[in-house]
Amino acid sequence: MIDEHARTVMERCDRLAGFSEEHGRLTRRFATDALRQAGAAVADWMRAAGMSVRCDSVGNVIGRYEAGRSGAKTLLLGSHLDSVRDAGKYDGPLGVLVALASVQRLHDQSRRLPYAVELYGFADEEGVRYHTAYLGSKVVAGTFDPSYLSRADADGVTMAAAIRAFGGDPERLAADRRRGDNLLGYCEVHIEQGPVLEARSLPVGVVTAIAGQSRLAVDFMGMAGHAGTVPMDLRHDALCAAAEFILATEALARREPGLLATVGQIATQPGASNVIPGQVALSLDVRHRSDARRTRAVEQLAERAAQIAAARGVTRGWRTIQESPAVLCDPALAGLLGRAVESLGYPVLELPSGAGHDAVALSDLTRVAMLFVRCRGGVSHNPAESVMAEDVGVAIDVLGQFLEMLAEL
Ligand code: HGY
Ligand code: MN
Ligand code: MN
Repeated sequence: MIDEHARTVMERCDRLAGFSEEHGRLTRRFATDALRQAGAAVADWMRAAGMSVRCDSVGNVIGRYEAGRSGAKTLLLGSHLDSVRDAGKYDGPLGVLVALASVQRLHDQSRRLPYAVELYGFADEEGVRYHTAYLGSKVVAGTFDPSYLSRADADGVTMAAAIRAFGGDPERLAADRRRGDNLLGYCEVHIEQGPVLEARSLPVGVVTAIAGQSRLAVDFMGMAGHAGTVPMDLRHDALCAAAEFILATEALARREPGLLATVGQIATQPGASNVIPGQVALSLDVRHRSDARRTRAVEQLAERAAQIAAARGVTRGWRTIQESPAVLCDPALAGLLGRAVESLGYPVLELPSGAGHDAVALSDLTRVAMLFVRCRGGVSHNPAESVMAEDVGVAIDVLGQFLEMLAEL
């Protein structure tokens, strides 16, 4: 039988999926009306679970469930409410709503813990709008880089203007950092986004570490020209250089164990079928469990891009947008999550995360732990993303046990 709270979480994931920038598919980027609507719904649900609610200056929604006594410590829970383009329903919202369900259970029993719980619905984790991940959690951790504020989105709207239009305050981002003292840690529930739990027939798993990632902007500048008159050997085609670089990126990642490298965005100028491409802008995402190997791969790719550009008589631009080092989950909190899993009769599977999470940014503030929930086929960043209500029920139970065990320490 499906637990009532798990059913509510599933229904709420469906409801949040209706808040989208695009008709017929889920896209909810940072500081958009769709995100505002999702945040408002989550804030209502938080209030109904006995939490006081506020929004901070970057647009994070924060619910606080007070402790049973004054002067108590605080445990942070949460995940993100923004999404990628054409997203699934569970990447981010599931973690917020499972945590909300565990607080709702306490509230239903009129129970308070010996520590307060603060639940975050982060405003930006995916970084789709500005190519900068973890904007929401970086403000909380006090690591937000103010130089980001002048970055412009595809429509030329700066981040500062977007934050103001959303009702936030770019001047207050530094002041809005969460104080690190008196915290018990941060725990995030998230769909696995990979196939391991499904292959092992397990509903949940405990995360050991989160891979580091580099986000870069790569440009090739050639010379635009007439597609019918410039001979092939006299061209400086920026798109051909970009194509060669993309395949070189794939080849390196295939050769190097554990390396993942992706070009996910490409923009060509002037962009006409009868014009030789003069300029191409690419995004580059590079990940590895080992920071040293990730850094080396980025250097190798920079060198390769320079070689390709030189051979083709084009120039190359190379900018690092963001670097996030690999993060180890806290052994004590992860151990407690494992004991919570065991107490429900499931074997404990420990696994690393290849995807980035808000826990990465929060690790600069406090110790972090994560619980993964099985997803069908390991599919994520795709509208086919799917979880089972039964597994969501297990995640709520595990988190509930975790909260109880933390109270006894
Ligand atoms: O890109 C990531 O790993 C995450 O889904 N934001
Ligand atoms: Mn994601
Ligand atoms: Mn996510």
